[in-house]
Amino acid sequence: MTSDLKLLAQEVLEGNWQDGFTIPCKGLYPFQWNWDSGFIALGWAHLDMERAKAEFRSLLKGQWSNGFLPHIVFHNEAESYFPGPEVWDVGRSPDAPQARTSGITQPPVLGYILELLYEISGEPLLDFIDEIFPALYAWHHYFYTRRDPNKEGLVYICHNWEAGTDNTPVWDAVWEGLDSPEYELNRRDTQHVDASNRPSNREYQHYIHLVELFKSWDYDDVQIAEKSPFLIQDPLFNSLLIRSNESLIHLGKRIGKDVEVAQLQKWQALSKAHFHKKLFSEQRKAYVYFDLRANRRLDALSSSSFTPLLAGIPDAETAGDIVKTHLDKGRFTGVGPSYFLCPSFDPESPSFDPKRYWRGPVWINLNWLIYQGLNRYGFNKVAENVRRDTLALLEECGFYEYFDPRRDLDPGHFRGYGGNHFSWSAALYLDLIR
Ligand code: 2M8
Repeated sequence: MTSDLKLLAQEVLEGNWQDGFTIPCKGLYPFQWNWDSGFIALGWAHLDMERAKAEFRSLLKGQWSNGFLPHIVFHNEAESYFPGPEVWDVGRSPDAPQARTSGITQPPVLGYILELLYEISGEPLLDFIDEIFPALYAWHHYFYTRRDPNKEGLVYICHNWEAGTDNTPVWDAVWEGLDSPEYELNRRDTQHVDASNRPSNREYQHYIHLVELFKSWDYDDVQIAEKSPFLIQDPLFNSLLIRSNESLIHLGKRIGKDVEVAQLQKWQALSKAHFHKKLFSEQRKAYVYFDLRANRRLDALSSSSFTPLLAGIPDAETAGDIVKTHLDKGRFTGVGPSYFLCPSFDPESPSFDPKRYWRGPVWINLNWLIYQGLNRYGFNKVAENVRRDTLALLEECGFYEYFDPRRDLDPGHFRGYGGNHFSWSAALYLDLIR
């Protein structure tokens, strides 16, 4: 079984490989995406390191002059995705590059992945690290200097697409207060996959409204920080930033980047001083979100709530409480109904929906991040449960985009949803079985 599936995983990556980068999924996502490329590069690293390097190099062609790294680079032409480059119109920003890109970013996983490539490849990768390091450092510099208005080491995201967890119910409270125009939408996603498993049209109108606002401000970060109705400190995004800082510090020391390492260490200390205090909910026993615009906590639980383990944020006792409450025969494994780890949203919430995108289904990339975080703290048994559930879903369904977490499904009900032959599901499978 494993060897058949391994072959299939390789075929998925080969099939989605373009000239120098890998698309997440044919039709549905026909360009290069930022954090997808990180996970995909790790998959390639197990097959062909040159492709892993190409993945990074291609993405960096979209970097802006201020260090910002966009969430999509439109290297190629494709009509099958909305919103395309003409909607983003990033040429309005003086910082935009030659390449066509979107105007928002995504969770900064690349620094962490670069360190994992180094673990796989060793010394021969140092030249490549030397080549890539300045760009990744510039991206982190951008976050700490432009997106941390309170100087607390916790950067904001200004669009739900920046979170990666696009339509998590966490944002419902933000959308409630937003009177977005009822734009005519030219959605393509719903032509590729079942619309009932995707975000609603009303949600898309909010997404586009934010893009229109950023355009009207020429993507100026100062105006975005002052006026964007969506301004959130997200636990997943900040955990990846901190984990990637850690990697850049390790790698920077290897290649003699003393000045950059010293600066990264300062940012790291600042982030670590505030993260737990600001985002840990004693009542929930997990990390939650902070809405900077409305100056309130968004006290909802999602799979992102457990990712601070990856960044070494909680102390050992708190980490134990988190795991016991949620992941080890806890809330997210189900009490009564039973779930595959890890539902993307709180299964006990009325907003939980096991089929709809980021409102409940299991996602392979979040599982992989949680698995790494659990191992970091020595929760090897629970980590193994996450790995086992992840492999079980992939073996049962193949490389879908997301999966129904309910263990007891009606007979004949297929649990793989969204795009099939999905790149990061295949790439991370290759990492989990090695
Ligand atoms: C999904 O997001 C895109 C927008 O970025 C979309 O729905 O059109 C998310 O799952 C995101 O995390 C992912 O990077 C992207 C491509 O796989 O798809």
